[in-house]
Amino acid sequence: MSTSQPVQLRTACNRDCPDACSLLATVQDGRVVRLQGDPRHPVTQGFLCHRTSRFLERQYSDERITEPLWREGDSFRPISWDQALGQIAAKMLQFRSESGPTSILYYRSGGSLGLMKHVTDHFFERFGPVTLKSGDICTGAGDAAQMADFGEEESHDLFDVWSSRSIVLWGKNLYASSVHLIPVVKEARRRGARLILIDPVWHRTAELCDRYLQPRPGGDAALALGVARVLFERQLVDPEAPRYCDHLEAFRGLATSRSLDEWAAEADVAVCDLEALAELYAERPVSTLIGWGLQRRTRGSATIRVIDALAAISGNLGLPGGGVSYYFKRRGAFDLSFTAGLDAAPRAIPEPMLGRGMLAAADPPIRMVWVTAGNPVAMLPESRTVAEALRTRELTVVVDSFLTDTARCAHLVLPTTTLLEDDDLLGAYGHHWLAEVRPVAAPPPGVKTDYEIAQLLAQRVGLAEHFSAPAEEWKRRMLRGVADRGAALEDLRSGPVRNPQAPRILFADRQFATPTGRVNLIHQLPAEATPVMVPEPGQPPRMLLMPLSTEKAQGSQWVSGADQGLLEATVHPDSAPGFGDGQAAVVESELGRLRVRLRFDTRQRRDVLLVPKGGWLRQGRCANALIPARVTDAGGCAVYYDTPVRLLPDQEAV
Ligand SMILES: Nc1nc2c(c(=O)[nH]1)N[C@H]1C(S)=C(S)[C@@H](COP(=O)(O)OP(=O)(O)OC[C@H]3O[C@@H](n4cnc5c(=O)[nH]c(N)nc54)[C@H](O)[C@@H]3O)O[C@H]1N2
Ligand SMILES: Nc1nc2c(c(=O)[nH]1)N[C@H]1C(S)=C(S)[C@@H](COP(=O)(O)OP(=O)(O)OC[C@H]3O[C@@H](n4cnc5c(=O)[nH]c(N)nc54)[C@H](O)[C@@H]3O)O[C@H]1N2
Ligand code: SF4
Ligand SMILES: [Mo]
Repeated sequence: MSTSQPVQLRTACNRDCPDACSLLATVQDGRVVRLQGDPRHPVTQGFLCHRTSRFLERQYSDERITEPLWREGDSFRPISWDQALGQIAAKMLQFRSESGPTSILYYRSGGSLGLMKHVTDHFFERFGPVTLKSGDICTGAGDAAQMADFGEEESHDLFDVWSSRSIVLWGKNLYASSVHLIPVVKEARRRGARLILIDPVWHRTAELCDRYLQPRPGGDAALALGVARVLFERQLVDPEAPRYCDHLEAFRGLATSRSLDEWAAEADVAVCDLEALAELYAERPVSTLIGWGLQRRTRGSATIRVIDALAAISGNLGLPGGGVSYYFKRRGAFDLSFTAGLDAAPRAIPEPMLGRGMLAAADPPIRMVWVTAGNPVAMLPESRTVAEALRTRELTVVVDSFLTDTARCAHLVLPTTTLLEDDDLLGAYGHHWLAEVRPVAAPPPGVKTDYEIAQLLAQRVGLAEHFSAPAEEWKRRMLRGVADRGAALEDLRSGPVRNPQAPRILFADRQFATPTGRVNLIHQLPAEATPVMVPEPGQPPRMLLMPLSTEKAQGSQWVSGADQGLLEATVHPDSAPGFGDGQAAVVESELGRLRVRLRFDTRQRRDVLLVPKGGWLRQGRCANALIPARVTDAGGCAVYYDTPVRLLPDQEAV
């Protein structure tokens, strides 16, 4: 029986998603009964994605952890916060005095993108500094590319595409991972823009587009170089380019090092596709929106650099409706000077190699690990190595709301808040609006935010004074660079606020942030690239395993019921001779095997096998158990999509 009138409270979605939606929560008797997108927010536009529109099932799930748990063998028993924190503090002090703080590894991932998480980072920095991860399994290769090319990584205003003549979605699945971009590009199209998708995987985004190219996975560098070659040959390169580009002649040399036929063959597209794309790039302005998938490959960073170069030489930088947008500086508005991050760390383990790195670390070895806001066993390559490394430390602590694959490797699991209970600040990596996250529901008793946990630990290790401030004080501190420009906490509380520092057009003066002030064009490709899957006579077809975002999950956080049964693997029927649609089969890589249910799709290329990312190891659904840990050419991203696999009949699994 309800007793009180429902109220509507505003917060923001802290999930690892470009959209950072403004949420309206209807609360009755202390319980959130409805979640909606804020219609007043220019990007959220009143709707939510599938996974968060079903978040209340997760919020009120029986499987949530609400007390600290201590693992004994494979089972867990509850212990009090006081015991848990007492034990952790004692071990931290012991490890620090015996082996130095470097013997402790602090790992944080994208469970929440709230800026308050940097305060927890800061706690470990003050205590240590301790060992951290380096690189970034999500965007690292592309980040490094754009920094090398432009000396800066930012994007044009989201709505600037309304000035574009063409919009190139270079490897971007809007329906899975950027749903709030859909109305924006639809409007651009209504205003006359042409839309092009370049993606080896067919998905519904293709239906929004005027043109769809389906190159070989990892074929993008060849594709872009082929297009650049056409631009050079037809004198379509911007005559001003020599003024604002370094290495133009060397880039021309690279683009003309192969014939058009050769580039087309390498990219597995037609020569006429290269020509058509060149004509399109020559008709300015063209906005290139680069997705995050294509850089998770062997030479992912160089690939983004070639696309940057194509946008530069075609004269599409620095003008409205142009640009090459990959990442919006989500932290740009915030003053995070209280923490030095990686710069202070005495040691760092490359994130893709986390499992092997933990096992191999010496002088000192990693004795303790703190994992927060992440599920690295399910989400990092070589899942079994990550699990083994976590299980074999002297103390592994995992902070989460659920008993994930990673939590199951911990000695101690600490229960934490969900996005509806959090108190934080947000920027977005898909637009320039800022938001405050407000608790719209009280957490269950016994559940604490990451910051509260850090505060309680600080009291036990002699750092209390540094972490006594309430969250609100930290928020104000982080906003101090923009507070007097219309982005104070009060402004964020009253409605959507755009980062006052974010430009609408990047490099409008064609001055770049590189040492020379010019674009640093790539002029050499790394030798190693995505392996090409050519059919071998008499051999079962080989495909590249592509575990991609699904609308049914946020990373390894599935909407309820979607994580059951065999993992679905989508293939072209020609790549599964002897198998039937809907049949169970086994996917085998050099590292392991995974049982799947096949789904045939003739729109897919024959050299890919698609599975959703985020499956759990414990449920036999984890693609990362098949993927060897490897680092991209630059930027320390993980090579997630370059693992060859083949199909075996199901009975061979046992
Ligand atoms: N529903 C849902 N949304 C999510 C997430 C989720 O787990 N579920 N995850 C979030 C996270 S962590 C992130 S980082 C973001 C971005 O998450 P991502 O899933 O990385 O998003 P996309 O930018 O769409 O990049 C994926 C696209 O890249 C394409 N791609 C892969 N390889 C190549 C290639 O060689 N060439 C080309 N041209 N394309 C290629 C894939 O086919 C796919 O369509 O989304 C977030 N949004
Ligand atoms: N095979 C394959 N693997 C991939 C990818 C891929 O495309 N293919 N994509 C990669 C990418 S782009 C990314 S970003 C990573 C994502 O990897 P992770 O960031 O590890 O992803 P999640 O599975 O979302 O795990 C987040 C965890 O944080 C918890 N959590 C939520 N909010 C909070 C909080 O406030 N505090 C704490 N302490 N915990 C919280 C959630 O319950 C969840 O268990 O995965 C990568 N892994
Ligand atoms: S996950 Fe992304 S699209 Fe979904 S509600 Fe959150 S911010 Fe919006
Ligand atoms: Mo990501």
